[in-house]
Amino acid sequence: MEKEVYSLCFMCSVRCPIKVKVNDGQVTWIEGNPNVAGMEGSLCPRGAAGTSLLYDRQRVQSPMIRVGDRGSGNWRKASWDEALDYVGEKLKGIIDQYGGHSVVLGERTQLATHVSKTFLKAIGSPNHFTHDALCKGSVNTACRSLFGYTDGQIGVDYGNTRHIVLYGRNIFEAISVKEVNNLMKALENGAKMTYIDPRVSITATKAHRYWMIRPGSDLALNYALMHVILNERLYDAQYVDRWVHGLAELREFVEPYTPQWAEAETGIPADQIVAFAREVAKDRPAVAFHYGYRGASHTNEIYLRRSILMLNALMGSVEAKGGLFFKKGPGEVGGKAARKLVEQDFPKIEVPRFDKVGTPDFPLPDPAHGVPHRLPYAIMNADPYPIKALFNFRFEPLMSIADTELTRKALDQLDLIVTIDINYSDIAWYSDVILPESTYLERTDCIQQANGLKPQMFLRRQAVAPRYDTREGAMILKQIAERIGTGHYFPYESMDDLVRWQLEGTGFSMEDFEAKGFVAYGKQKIFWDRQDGIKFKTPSKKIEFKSSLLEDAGFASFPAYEPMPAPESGKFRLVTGRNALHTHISTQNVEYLNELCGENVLWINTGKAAELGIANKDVVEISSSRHKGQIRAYVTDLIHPDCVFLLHGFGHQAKGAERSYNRGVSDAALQENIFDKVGGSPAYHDTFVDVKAA
Ligand SMILES: Nc1nc2c(c(=O)[nH]1)N[C@H]1C(S)=C(S)[C@@H](COP(=O)(O)OP(=O)(O)OC[C@H]3O[C@@H](n4cnc5c(=O)[nH]c(N)nc54)[C@H](O)[C@@H]3O)O[C@H]1N2
Ligand SMILES: Nc1nc2c(c(=O)[nH]1)N[C@H]1C(S)=C(S)[C@@H](COP(=O)(O)OP(=O)(O)OC[C@H]3O[C@@H](n4cnc5c(=O)[nH]c(N)nc54)[C@H](O)[C@@H]3O)O[C@H]1N2
Ligand code: SF4
Ligand SMILES: [Mo]
Repeated sequence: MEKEVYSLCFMCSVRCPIKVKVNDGQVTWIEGNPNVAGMEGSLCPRGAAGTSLLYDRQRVQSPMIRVGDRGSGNWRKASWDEALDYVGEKLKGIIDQYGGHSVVLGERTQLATHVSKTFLKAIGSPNHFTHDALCKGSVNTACRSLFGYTDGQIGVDYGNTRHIVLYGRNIFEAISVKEVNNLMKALENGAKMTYIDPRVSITATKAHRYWMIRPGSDLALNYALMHVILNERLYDAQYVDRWVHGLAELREFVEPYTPQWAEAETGIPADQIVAFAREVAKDRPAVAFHYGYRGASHTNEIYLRRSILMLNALMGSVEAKGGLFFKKGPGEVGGKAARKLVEQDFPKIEVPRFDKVGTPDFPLPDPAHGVPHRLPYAIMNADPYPIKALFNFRFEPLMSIADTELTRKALDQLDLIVTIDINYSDIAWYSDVILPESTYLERTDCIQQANGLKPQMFLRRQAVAPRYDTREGAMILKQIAERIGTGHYFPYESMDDLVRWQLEGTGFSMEDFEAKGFVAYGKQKIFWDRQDGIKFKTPSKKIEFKSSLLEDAGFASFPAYEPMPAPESGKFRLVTGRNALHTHISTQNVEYLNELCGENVLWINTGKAAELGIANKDVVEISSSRHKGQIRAYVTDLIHPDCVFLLHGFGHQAKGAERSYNRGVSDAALQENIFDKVGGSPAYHDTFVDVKAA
C-alpha cells in the first residue's frame, strides 16, 4: 500500500517541511513539501539521506544500561521498564539527597522543549539549558540590546533583498533550504551579494564581492563602514531620526575609525570599503546585513553582532521588504498559539541557575536558554551548588562544548548521566543509560509554532512504525516523571493525545494538517508601519545604539576597539565550520553521508605550508594547549595565512558508531572553553594551534 505523509525533516534542526512517500511500511522517497513557499520540492543532501539514517543498524536499537566503566562500551540491553525504573530510582535518590536543582537537562531546542522544561520545573530545578548560547548566544543578546527582541523573533526577507552582506554566514553550505532557495531567487532577479570570510567557502564563489578578511577583524570593517555612512550621510535619515536612540554617540565613537585605519586592521583596501558603502546604500532599505550565526566567534562577539545590526538600522532596513523583519505570531491576527505543558503552575524555584545566568555574575545571556559551556565549571567547582545528574536530550556536550577533556572530567563527578539519542554519539557512549528515541520518520512530535511574516503551524507526523525498540522523547520523559511522582504534569497517553491537547482552543484540529502539512492563521504578509508602527520592545521603544540593557548591567555601548591578536610566529588561529554534507556532530556515521565525506581535512595556506615543509594531502600533526591529533592537509591559496580551518564534528570516540569512530580530528577537543562574557557565546575561534609534518 502506498501513502504520502507531510512531516518535518530532522536531519538538522532547521526542520524543513517534507513529503514522505511510504510503500508497504517502507520509506521510499523524501522531498521538500511542495505546498510550502520556498521549499519547491527540494531538500539538502542531509535531508535526502534520511532513509540512510532510518535503516541504519548502527543506531541505538533498544534501551541500554552501562555495566563497565563509563565510556568502556560495556552495555547490557534492557527493556523499557527496566531502564526507566533504573533511571527513576537513581533520580529519586539524588533529588531526595541534593534537591531537584542538582539535576540539569540540556537539549538542542526542539519541538518537545516544553516537555523537558516541564520535567525540570516539576522537580524544582531551574537547570534547563538549550544549545542556543553555543550557536548564537551573542546574536541573541545583541538583538535584545538593540530591539528588545531575540534573534529567534527576527528574520531576513531573502527573496526581496537587493543586496545581502554575509560575514562568514556560509549560507550555501550551512543550509536552510528555504533561505537558500529564496536567496537564489533574489540573485536571479539581480540582487547583489557581498561575502566576507578568511576562507573561500562555496558561498564566496557565488558572491559579487568577496573579501578575504584577516580573521577576527570584522568589527574594524564595520566601524569604518559606519564612519563612511555617517560622514557621507548615506543613511536613511528619516528612519534613523524616527527610530534610533544614540546616533550622536555612535557618530562621535566611529570618528577615529577611518577606512585607512580599517585597511591596516582587516587587509581590505580603504577605497573598496568606501565604494561598498556607497553602493550598498543605493539599494536601501532592501538590503540585509546578515547578523550571522557562527562566522566570527570571539570573546567580543556581542559588539560585532551589534555593529552588523546597527548597519541595518542605518540603512532603514529593520522591518523593511528585502531587509530584516520581526516575526509575527498568531496574536497579530487574533489567533491563538498551541498550548505548551510549561504553561501549568509549578512549585516556586528559589535557587539561581547552574550557569548563574540572570545573576550579577552573568546578567545578559537569555535565561530561556542558559549557557551550556558553564556546565563543566559549575560541576567541578560545585558552584553555585553540587550538580549530580545530567540528562542529554538531543544534545552532545562532549563534542559541542569546547574542551572535551575538561567536560569529560566534569562529567566524571556526576552520579547519573542519561542520554536520549538516536545514535551512539560520544555522549550516549559515555552515559549510564541510553534511552533511544524513534527517528523523525518514525514519530509524531509536538506542534511547531512557526511565526513569521505569515504565522503558521507545522506538524511532524509519523511516516512509518519504529524499526527498533524506540520511543518518542515526550513519552520517555513522561514515563520517567511517573516514576518519581511528577506524572500528573504530563496529561497524555500518546503523542496524538499531546498534540490534540496542544491544539485545544486554537480552532485547528490535527486533521487540518493532512491537506498541506501545515495550517496558516492568515494569508497576508504582515509588515508593521515604518512611520509609526514598529513595536520595538526596548525601554525607549527605539533601536538602542546606546543600550540600556548593556549599560544598566555595567557594560559599555561603545567600548574602544581592541584588535584580535594575530598569531605568534609559527602558530595559527583555529577556525571551524560546517559543510553541506553534515550536521554538526550527528551525521558523520550516516552511511550515505559518511561515504561522501568520511573525515575532515586541515585547510592551510600555500605559503605557510611551504614554510613548514607540508605538501597537499600530507598527514600533519595539529596541537593546541588542550589536545593533539593527526589529519590530512589541504594546502590551498583559498585561506588567509593567519588561520587554519577544519570541519566541525569529526574525531568521534564512540566505537558503536563504526563508520565515524576515530576518523578525523575534533575541533571541540582542540578548543579552549572561553567565551564572550557579555553576550554569552563561546569564542570558538580564539584558540591557537601549531601544525607540523607528522
Ligand atoms: N549543512 C549544514 N547546514 C547547517 C548546519 C549544519 O550543521 N550543517 N547547522 C545549522 C546551524 S545550527 C547553524 S548555527 C548554521 C551556521 O551557519 P554559519 O555560521 O554560516 O556556518 P559556519 O560553517 O559555522 O560558518 C563559519 C564561516 O565563518 C568563517 N569565519 C571564521 N572566522 C571568521 C571571521 O573572523 N570573519 C568572518 N567574516 N568569517 C569567519 C569560516 O571560515 C566559515 O566559512 O548552519 C545551519 N545549517
Ligand atoms: N566545537 C564546536 N562546538 C560547537 C559548534 C562548533 O562549530 N564547534 N557549533 C555549535 C552550534 S552552531 C550548534 S547549533 C551546536 C549543536 O550542538 P548539538 O545539538 O549537540 O549537535 P547536533 O549534531 O545537532 O546533535 C546533538 C545530538 O542529537 C542527536 N540526535 C539527532 N537526531 C535526534 C533525534 O531525533 N532525537 C534525539 N533524541 N537525538 C537526536 C545526535 O545523535 C547528537 O548526539 O553545537 C555548537 N557547538
Ligand atoms: S536543511 Fe537539510 S537537513 Fe536541515 S531540515 Fe532542511 S532538508 Fe533537513
Ligand atoms: Mo547553530
